[in-house]
Amino acid sequence: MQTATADNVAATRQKFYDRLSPRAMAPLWEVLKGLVPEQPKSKFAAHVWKFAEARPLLMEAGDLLTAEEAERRVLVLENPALPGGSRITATMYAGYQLIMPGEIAPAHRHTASALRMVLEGNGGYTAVAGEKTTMNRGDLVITPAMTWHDHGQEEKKPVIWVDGLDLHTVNFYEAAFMDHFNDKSQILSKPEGYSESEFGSGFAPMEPRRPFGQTSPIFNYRYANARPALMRVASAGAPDPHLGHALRYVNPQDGGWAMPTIATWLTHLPKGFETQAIRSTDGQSLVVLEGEIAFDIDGKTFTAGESDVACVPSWMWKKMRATKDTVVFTMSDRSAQEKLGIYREERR
Ligand code: GTQ
Repeated sequence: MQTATADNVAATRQKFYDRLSPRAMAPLWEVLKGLVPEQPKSKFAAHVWKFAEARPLLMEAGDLLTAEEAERRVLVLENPALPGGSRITATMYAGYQLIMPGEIAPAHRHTASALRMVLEGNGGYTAVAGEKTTMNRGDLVITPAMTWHDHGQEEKKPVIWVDGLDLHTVNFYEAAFMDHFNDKSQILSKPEGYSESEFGSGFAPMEPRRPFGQTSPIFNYRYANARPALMRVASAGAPDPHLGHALRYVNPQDGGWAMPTIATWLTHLPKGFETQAIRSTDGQSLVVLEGEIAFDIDGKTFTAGESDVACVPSWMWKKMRATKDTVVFTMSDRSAQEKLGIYREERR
């Protein structure tokens, strides 16, 4: 009789598995540990993209093709652990977008929600749902799911911003739709500033309306408002040991995050301040608006200065030290994770 050696046990099991696969079945016990891990172990890498490197390349792209040809002329920020993945973290897409003088990035709409963190506004604009908004450095401009949007620049300087989209989340669910408008620019039906006036100045319409569903009806959170607010709050107390001085962008209709899938907030770290270690299950991307941050991510160090973008994948210990007075914008998939009840964080 044959003895049950490890080899022939494995061979017998493999023969069994070989009969499962043609029937579209598989043994769970071979894959269980990967499917149900004890804790997150991100496949992605922490990384910093330097604007000083990206900007000349973006301008080269400006010579290579028009915004109209490209539809969106963007250098995608690809996490170095997944080249070709078009993603900065597990769920989020990000990129540097350029509009050259006189150009229009034509109107379209899609299921994915988008945000723009403006780096060089120079009089450029985005039109959303019939309303134009001028873009200035530090403005957070939102395009809610399925709203028409086109971007343009009538002045003589280029416009550059960081795009953040939830498109990988939408695509994961295989729920993505998109349409092109029948003209380059959409039809404007409201004066500039309409949404901010109607919903963003301590008022709301008498007859309740949710023009963008679960997304905030304010689609430009201006730095001209946000920065003084952050600085005034910061001047009145000590920074939180783990978060610094942080304020989140809020949907005035429900007090929640401004976007259903993407959480956004603004942080001020005074020069010399270092945060305590924190880790969280959201994948974060940070855009430095002012100053400079020295990051310690799971023991690896990076620095990010003005207009640089950093990413911090899920569940990596993060510390940030401000080498100058610093303001940084953060976007993450926390908003979606909270709705699914899976967001978690830990502080040291
Ligand atoms: O501006 O609509 O970076 O549709 C990627 C896809 C920007 C946009 C991106 C897009 C857009």
